[in-house]
Amino acid sequence: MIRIEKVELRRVRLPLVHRFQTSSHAKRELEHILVTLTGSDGAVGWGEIASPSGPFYSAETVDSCWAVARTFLAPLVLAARWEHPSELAAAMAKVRGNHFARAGFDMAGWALWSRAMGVPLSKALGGERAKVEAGVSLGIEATIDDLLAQVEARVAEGYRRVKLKIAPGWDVEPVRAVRAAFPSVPVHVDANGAYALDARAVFEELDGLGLLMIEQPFAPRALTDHAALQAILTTPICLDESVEEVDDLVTALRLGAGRILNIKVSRMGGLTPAVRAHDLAVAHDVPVWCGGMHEFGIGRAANVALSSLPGFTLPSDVSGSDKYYARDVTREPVVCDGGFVEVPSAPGLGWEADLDFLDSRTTGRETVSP
Ligand code: OSB
Ligand code: MG
Repeated sequence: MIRIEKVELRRVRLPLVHRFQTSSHAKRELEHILVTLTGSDGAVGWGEIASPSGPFYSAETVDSCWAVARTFLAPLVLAARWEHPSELAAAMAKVRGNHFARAGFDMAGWALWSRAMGVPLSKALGGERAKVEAGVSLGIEATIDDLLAQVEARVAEGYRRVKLKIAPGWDVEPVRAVRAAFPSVPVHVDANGAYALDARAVFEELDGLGLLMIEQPFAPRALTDHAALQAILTTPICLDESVEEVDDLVTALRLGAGRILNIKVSRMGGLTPAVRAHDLAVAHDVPVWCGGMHEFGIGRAANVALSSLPGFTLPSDVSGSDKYYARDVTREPVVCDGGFVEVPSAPGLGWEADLDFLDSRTTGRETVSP
């Protein structure tokens, strides 16, 4: 029986090596919250709350996560008695929504548990791969030439798929330019819900460009619009923001709202629901891949472990730490080599927090005890 006797929360800031712009925001620096759980036997597990600072991807923010973590989640986790991380997740499920915040605790529970059991996190989750295929996500650039330079650099580094952010005014033209310059590179696009159904002409044009998938064209709740678009496109639609709960996936499958699922640990509320979404998708022959939220090394390690599950048959957004950060919060960075990230075989998360560096980047901390 595991009992957590200390929850530590710290806000950590890291500068981005390259500005990242989506349809709704642009970023130069990120602040995430790291969660450390200490068990009554001294076992420790780390997790990451990778919420963006503003409520533009989901409704959460770093400040909302901080408030929910210290006021609601930490007390629930301190009161829980559990044998398996899924029971810790069940104890937190009382909190509605707030998935990024919950994910940090769920991840820490899995990290602690797998290390205590002496198994790598990937194995604990049911993973089978020794290395995972890495794709890269490219933001909106100032010019098409800047975008082509980004694609060229990432393809040279070995990334096996390139995802391009699109938005009204930055869609068919840049995508066509990338397809023309790099005809053999698998490309997919991600709209982060920036369009409405009246933009179907844009998607009909994109449909002719041989893309791997079109991710989240419409708003999160617009599942029937996604189904209507999927019915007229050959290119698979991939859902991201639309699937926060496993039940959303059930609805999406019934409606035919997409043919591919991006599973994000943060968006789903942790590794526990992420594995459930994977199992359901596999049962319906829906291929999945692991999406990212610019995670620091801790969250990145969880993404690598998750991506080792058998249903993750498409390249995941598990780039090396160096795509985003000059120095990461783990002692060793996550490395992408020849388009793959190795799955660690050491017990637990497989990467250790760099405490001295973390201290130098910490902007706030709080300890919650029973
Ligand atoms: O839709 O995948 C997204 C970053 C912020 C908000 C939304 C998204 C993203 C990414 C990040 O694409 C990809 C990564 O972490 O490598
Ligand atoms: Mg996305």
